Amino acid sequence: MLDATYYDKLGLSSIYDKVRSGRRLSFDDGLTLFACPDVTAVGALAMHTRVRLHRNAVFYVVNRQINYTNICVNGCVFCAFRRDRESDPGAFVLSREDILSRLHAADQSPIHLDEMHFVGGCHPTLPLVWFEDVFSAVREYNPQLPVKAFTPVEIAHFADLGGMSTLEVLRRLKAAGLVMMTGGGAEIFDEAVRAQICPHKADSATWLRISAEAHSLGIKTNCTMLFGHLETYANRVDHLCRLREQQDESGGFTCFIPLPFLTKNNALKLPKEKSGPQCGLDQLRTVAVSRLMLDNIPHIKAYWIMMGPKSAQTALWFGADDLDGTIIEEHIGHMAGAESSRGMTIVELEEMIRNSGFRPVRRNALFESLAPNAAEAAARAAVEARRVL
Ligand code: V47
Repeated sequence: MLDATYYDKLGLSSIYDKVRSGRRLSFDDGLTLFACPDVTAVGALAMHTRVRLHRNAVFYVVNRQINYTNICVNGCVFCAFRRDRESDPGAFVLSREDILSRLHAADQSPIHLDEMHFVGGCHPTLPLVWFEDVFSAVREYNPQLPVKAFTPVEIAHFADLGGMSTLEVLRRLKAAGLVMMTGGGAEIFDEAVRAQICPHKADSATWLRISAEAHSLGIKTNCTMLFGHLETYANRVDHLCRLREQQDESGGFTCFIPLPFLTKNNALKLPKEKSGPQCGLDQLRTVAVSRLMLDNIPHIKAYWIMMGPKSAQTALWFGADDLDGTIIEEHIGHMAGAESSRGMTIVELEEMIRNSGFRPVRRNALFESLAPNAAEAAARAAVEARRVL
């Protein structure tokens, strides 16, 4: 499938050799891949790596997102979801009962959740103990249901609010049932760009340090990169290299999610060349370069909510092996102009994967594959747990 002569003509023969023999790509290789005129050649290299790692599997998860609040102290310029204070139009905070009734409704439908994904703003006063209480209630209701929540940014925020260390916050959340952290808040690590798009958020070194702390406690985490705004290709490659170095040290990143910037309803003004139809190809190239650079992170997610289902399907041929999940409710992308639906059924996700030429594999929050029988057993256990309560 990969023609050496063609890669030679493109000036990619050394990258071609490294990819074929599973050797690490350099920072400069990353830049070369971004500059290559043939995006399909870059995609084919990423496909080679993706097939070596996962053959023809594409993973998905039966999950529900809960956005518990959009009130946030960070004031990130790019964010359409955030509200600065409770009195702002559209600001919301869910109560404990709101959260539990959403969980009950999702879990009593035939889909049977394998992941509860909490994501929201850094609320100025909601303390850690409020979330501990919610997680305990979730666990009481369904002890089998993995809770995935928070990014290093929220962990830093809880530490500031409560006057404790970030390690202490992580220990307490683990005890309350947190099994996995989400990958958000990484945005772009370059300090100069970060100062323009999210100056008040935890800085890059803090984001990486807290990820490492989570890994040291056995909490797996994901990682993201927000791209397509003010950053350069060098900033993207630098971001990927910093994640790769961190992963060499702490080893707990499970999945990388490249998040294409959605431009509606926010204050960030983009230069003209950053908008327009070419952005679709840029998304696919970024997925491919991520797969090739991040040789120590097992999974690459094409998040269908932000990419849209069509680009996400195509991204499966450019190195991605995961689509995330059923979602059910989503606000961050949709408030910024995402045109995808807010949720998908299992049948739709599996059809999307099969129609793209791949084999669907249902997984849980920790990326453990659920064989069809195990998925059924998980559903039965959840029903049984409810009967006991
Ligand atoms: O941190 C905010 C991004 C993230 C916009 O870990 C935007 O499995 C695009 O991290 N355009 C939150 N992106 C979502 C997130 C996530 C989603 C799904 C799965 C996982 C996972 C993580 O969304 C934020 C920020 O980077 N974001 N605004 C926007 N306008």
